[in-house]
Amino acid sequence: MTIIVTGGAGFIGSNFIFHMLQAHPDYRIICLDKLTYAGNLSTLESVMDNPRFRFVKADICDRGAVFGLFGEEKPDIVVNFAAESHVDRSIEEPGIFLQTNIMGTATLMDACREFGVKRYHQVSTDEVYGDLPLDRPDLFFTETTPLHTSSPYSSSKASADLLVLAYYRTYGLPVSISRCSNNYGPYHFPEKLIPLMIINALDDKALPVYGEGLNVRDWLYVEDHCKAIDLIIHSGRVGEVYNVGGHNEMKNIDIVKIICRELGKPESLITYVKDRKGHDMRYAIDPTKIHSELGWLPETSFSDGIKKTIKWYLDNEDWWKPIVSGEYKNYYEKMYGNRK
Ligand code: NAD
Ligand code: TDX
Repeated sequence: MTIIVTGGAGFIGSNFIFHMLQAHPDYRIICLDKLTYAGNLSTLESVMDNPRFRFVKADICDRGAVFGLFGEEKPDIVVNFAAESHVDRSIEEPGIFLQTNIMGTATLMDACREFGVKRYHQVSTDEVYGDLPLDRPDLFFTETTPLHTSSPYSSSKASADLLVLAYYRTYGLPVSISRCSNNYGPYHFPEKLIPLMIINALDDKALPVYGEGLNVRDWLYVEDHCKAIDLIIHSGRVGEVYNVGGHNEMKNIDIVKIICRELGKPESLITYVKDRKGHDMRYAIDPTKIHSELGWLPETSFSDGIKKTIKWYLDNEDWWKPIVSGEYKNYYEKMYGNRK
């Protein structure tokens, strides 16, 4: 079995590659990644010499490169993680989100059609459903919740989902889609809430909480997401969407306080800053379908997962120090420098 994993030098894609190489000792994994600011080859260092692994630097929008690789490798399965993934960046600069997240998805699916790929899996997000009100804790996103996006990022992901389902209906391409809630864990890029707060706290820097910090996210340890995708590509029904989430809703402010406590840092580091434009209030996944059809359940509780994650950042300064001392510094200054 040969699997092409796009975006595998990023956070979730790299964790998926590690999981697959270990869980399936006879599979070959080819990672196709453009190595944008979010992709790091150092993340894949431990598998670079594995004879069952190959890395190819390419853009999923580059038809020639994509078709060339598919022709060479004749993959059985393609799992698409490649995306521009940060909501704040999409608010500043939507164009690249449309290009990679929509056109890149179309290019990959065209190659799948051309080379008879047996399964194309699209890694989507719960953000395609928009948000839920804080005063209705009884409401959850199911697979039939209407798409109702808020940001350029989530709109580009929803557009891609529609295209994936169109390729299924129109061309019979064997597709599946997973819509997961917020992930956390090792190799999470420092621009995102949890790693940003861990790294700032370690440095005794201000912890910038948007608005009042009351927004709720449904957190899932990254390994549980990877296991869900492994199940879907092997046993999930073609043409179907599966929501992935672990009923682990937390307010942002509570997460930041937990990080302070775990690191022995004072809550006085917390600084409330100007809210994100169009900020989604609450995400909450109903994972009944993937549980009842595929038997998936999350295995890592938030209290264990956050401890493991903090320990990983403490033990792996060599991974994140070069990131936060490079181009990221300019990004941080632009986004947080004058944010009142
Ligand atoms: P990430 O930003 O950490 O990684 C994205 C990877 O894609 C990087 O390695 C980058 O170099 C690569 N990439 C970007 N543009 C590319 C292009 N044009 N061609 C080839 N490679 C390209 O993202 P992540 O957090 O690992 O998210 C992975 C996927 O999962 C995304 O599709 C995202 O929408 C989805 N998702 C993420 C979360 C989350 O909490 N992080 C939750 C649900 C869904
Ligand atoms: O500095 C910050 N301060 C803050 O209060 C940052 C970076 C974030 N936040 C808030 C905004 C959100 O309410 O924390 C929450 C989480 O923010 P992000 O880490 O940016 O994640 P989110 O916007 O929820 O999107 C994530 O989950 C769904 C991923 O980045 C997406 O790729 C995924 O689809």
